[in-house]
Amino acid sequence: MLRESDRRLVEIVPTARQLKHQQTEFYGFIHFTVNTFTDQEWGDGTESPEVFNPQSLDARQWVRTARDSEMKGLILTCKHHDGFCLWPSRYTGHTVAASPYRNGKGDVVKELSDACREEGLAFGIYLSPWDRNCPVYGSGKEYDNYFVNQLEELLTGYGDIFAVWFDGACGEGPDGKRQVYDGERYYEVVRRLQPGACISVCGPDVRWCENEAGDTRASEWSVVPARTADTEKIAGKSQQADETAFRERRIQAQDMDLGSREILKGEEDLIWYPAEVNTSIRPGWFYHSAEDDQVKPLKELIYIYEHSVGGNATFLLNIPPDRNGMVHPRDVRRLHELGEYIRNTYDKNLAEEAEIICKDAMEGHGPENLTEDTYEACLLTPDGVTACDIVLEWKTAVKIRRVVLKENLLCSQRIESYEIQAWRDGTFCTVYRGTTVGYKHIAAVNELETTRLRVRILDTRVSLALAFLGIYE
Ligand code: FUL
Repeated sequence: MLRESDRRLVEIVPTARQLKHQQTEFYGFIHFTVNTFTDQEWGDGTESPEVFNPQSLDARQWVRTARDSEMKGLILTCKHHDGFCLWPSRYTGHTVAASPYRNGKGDVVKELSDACREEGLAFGIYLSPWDRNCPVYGSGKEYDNYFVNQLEELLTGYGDIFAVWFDGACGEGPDGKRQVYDGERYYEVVRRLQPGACISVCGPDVRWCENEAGDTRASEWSVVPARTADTEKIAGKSQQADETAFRERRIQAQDMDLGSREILKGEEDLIWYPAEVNTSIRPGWFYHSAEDDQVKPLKELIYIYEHSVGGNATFLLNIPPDRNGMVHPRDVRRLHELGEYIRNTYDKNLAEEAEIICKDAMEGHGPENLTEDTYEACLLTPDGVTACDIVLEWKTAVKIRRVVLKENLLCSQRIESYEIQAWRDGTFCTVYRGTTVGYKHIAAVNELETTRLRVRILDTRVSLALAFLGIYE
């Protein structure tokens, strides 16, 4: 049934940079600074640069480890809250240049951005707006000038940047310094110097998933009210104090639904604002030897991967290098296992061997397009056909564990609900009930064996624009 009110919802689509970012799917965070050497999570800005001395830093090892896990990019904490710069900034003495690292001649931002480029990974920067070392933090314009100068150094000196991550965290408390960030000015600088980069978290392009534990929403919408991107509110929900409890907190119940028809009703201003799920492979964001035996189990990482990348979000997984400047062997092993799982599971699409039927498809946009993973060839239904069946038939029974659906985001996000059914004893039995799809949904079904599968689209906004269907053992 066509709902007229859905028409304005499907007008909202991603920008080219948002789409590219979403297609990056899975990428890593590198938390590394003086904290690595002082065993802290939040430095207070009084740390001596002398402590920063990784003896065998090898950015290529970080990149190879990331690539082996199937990550497609890395974001580096160029400056965390402690204010120490991993590049020799001209605007402060509190940098690698004052450290013993490579006798003060080092530049970690350069080493990592070069390594990423050489190995084919995207490179992104994290620059903490909250700076506990900078004497003019809290001064208003003067601090903004300092921040923008550093931003310009990073955006002009290190090649293409795919993401600029502005953290909302601030632990100043009610009696601390108060700096009102000139966000619009920062965004203008990013747009001008790196028009392809997405501005994440406290920014207009990529939405923080509102927790650091790897929790995901069952129904993740990318079309949300414009007020969702209010940076003051995002900052308010971000970390306000250095505490483990915050890192373990999950998404709050009242924040679970951001984009259902019910929520969007009466909202005048809508935006495309896709989610990013960020968490660390260990309890902390920075490396602590005491956490060597707390590397997340493979099962948990797979779960988060399949519910983020496979839940209409991107996945940003932190892999903190140790004091030597290397990703620890335990993390390396776990990341290799994760990469192997992803490669093995999503290697062979069984839909390619099936006959696929959909009676409601528009001419020239039939189900044969579904095995081509591109937006040029899709399954489309006419406006008003908001429910349809896609049936797959195999000559001999196949084993199935995962079903992957992808919408054509150039037509917005449309699917509201669907079911997957398997042919069993002469009838179709429901094996999975799904809601949103968006960029990609990975449906984890209990392992089954069948000759027929039916994907029933039960409700979609205006019509169906399905780009891909994958069936995996
Ligand atoms: C938080 C920060 O306070 C943490 O230290 C970490 O950088 C995380 C990614 O974001 O807001």
